[in-house]
Amino acid sequence: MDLADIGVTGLAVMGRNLARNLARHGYSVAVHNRTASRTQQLVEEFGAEGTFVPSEEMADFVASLKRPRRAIIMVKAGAGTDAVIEELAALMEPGDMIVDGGNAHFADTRRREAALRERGIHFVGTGISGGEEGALNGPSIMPGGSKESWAALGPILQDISAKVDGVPCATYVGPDGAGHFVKMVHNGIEYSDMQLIAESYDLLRQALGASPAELAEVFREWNRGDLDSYLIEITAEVLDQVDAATGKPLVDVIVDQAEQKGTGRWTVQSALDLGVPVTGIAEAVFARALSGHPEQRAAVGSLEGPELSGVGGRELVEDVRQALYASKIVAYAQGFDQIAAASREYGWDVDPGAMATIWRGGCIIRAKFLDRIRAAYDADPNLPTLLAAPAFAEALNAAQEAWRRVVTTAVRIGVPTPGFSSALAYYDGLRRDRLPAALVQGLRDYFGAHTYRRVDREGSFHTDWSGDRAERPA
Ligand code: NBP
Repeated sequence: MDLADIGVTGLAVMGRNLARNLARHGYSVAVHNRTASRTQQLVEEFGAEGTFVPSEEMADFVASLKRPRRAIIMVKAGAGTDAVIEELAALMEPGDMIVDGGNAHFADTRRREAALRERGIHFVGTGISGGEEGALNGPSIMPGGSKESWAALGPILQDISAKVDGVPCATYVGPDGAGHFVKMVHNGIEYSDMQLIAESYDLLRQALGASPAELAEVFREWNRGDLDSYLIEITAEVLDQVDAATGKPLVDVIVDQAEQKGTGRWTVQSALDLGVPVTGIAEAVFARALSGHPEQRAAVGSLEGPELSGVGGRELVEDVRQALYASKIVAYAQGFDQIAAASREYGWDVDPGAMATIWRGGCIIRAKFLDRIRAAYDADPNLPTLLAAPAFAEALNAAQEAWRRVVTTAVRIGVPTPGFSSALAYYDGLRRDRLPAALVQGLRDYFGAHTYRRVDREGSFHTDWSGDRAERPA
């Protein structure tokens, strides 16, 4: 029997499409699923697309792979992943590679990688973005793990990934959990992008009394400029959709409670640990949480607000476009800060420009904008913040007055825009010569003798607040 180049176990929508993508690129693909009917179904429906080597048992699946073996796991993240890893590892040899393409938490990936390294097996935690469509036609792929595993897997992953200007949207991210970490932040940024788009839609609809179809046209127009991106494109599609059953805009019959699978929450939890203010992502996660409390929303019917509509003219459309672009720059700057902080913390040496490059295609946040981020890091790989890159600083300066008008209008008419507002607060916070953190330090010293540093002398100091109020070196 001819041995397969690579294997996929876990053949639900993602695994099946990834296996088909590999087969369509000329690789022979070993396929396996816990429930064998999925494997049979894949071969029956799509066997003509390439060479599949199906197995019902894991032992046969592993035996059907060329050495060193390369097996991709595409199962539901969590305990199932551990079970499948253990089953595979027991059948593998040193030098073999297990790729986890599921949405694992990066800490799990670090743990799994360390345990398998002890056994000589390469564990490659790999972020894959693009949903089922991307898995089939070219996703963005973010692999972590050892450099040796990248040498063996890289050419295949680059082959099946999306391409932008001929450049593959797959590159080595860094050791152990780096790939899954970067995928997690990608998802966090996706939350933030969607929140900012939703706020733009809501504010324009409420302030102008515009219909979803009219707003679809606005987003279509925006998609021809700086905001050109997949999410803006599909926003127009969703806003244009009419519900066949009622004849109403579909967006008006969808329950307004946003759900989440958890990667946004993970991003914020990790950011809290790393001390990185990812306010844009946090506001997006919390906005979804707020929407998910209908009992509280129903209970506050007596709370008053201002008159909602008819307060803006067409100039508000351009102001919102600028506020959206400025807030997006902030959200991405924060996400890239988080990747840099984790890279320092875990010794990953992640190249931020390379991450912007592989997010340009295949993934949900794909956008022209990422070319500008890559150019910013090309010009200065040690950029302290994207806000300092000349092209972004110029864009923010050009947008900041419109941004303030948008936040002011939103506050005036009572439309919540936590994404726009917190991004603007972050922008103003970074800009300040002196922050009120000085007063916070004074208060901490007063009640807890936590000490403070002075602007004019080295060292730490404490004022004897309850005694003579003299300052002494701490
Ligand atoms: P699901 O996340 O729905 O998982 C279903 C697959 O997991 C089936 O093959 C199922 O086998 C298998 N599985 C489970 Br559940 N528990 C198992 C266990 N204990 N042992 C062995 N197999 C087990 O599939 P998906 O939506 O295709 O996603 C696969 C992975 O890719 C997930 O980690 C997901 O987070 C990630 N991902 C998904 C997307 C997306 O857009 N859907 C995008 C990017 C990444 P069975 O057939 O026997 O039940």
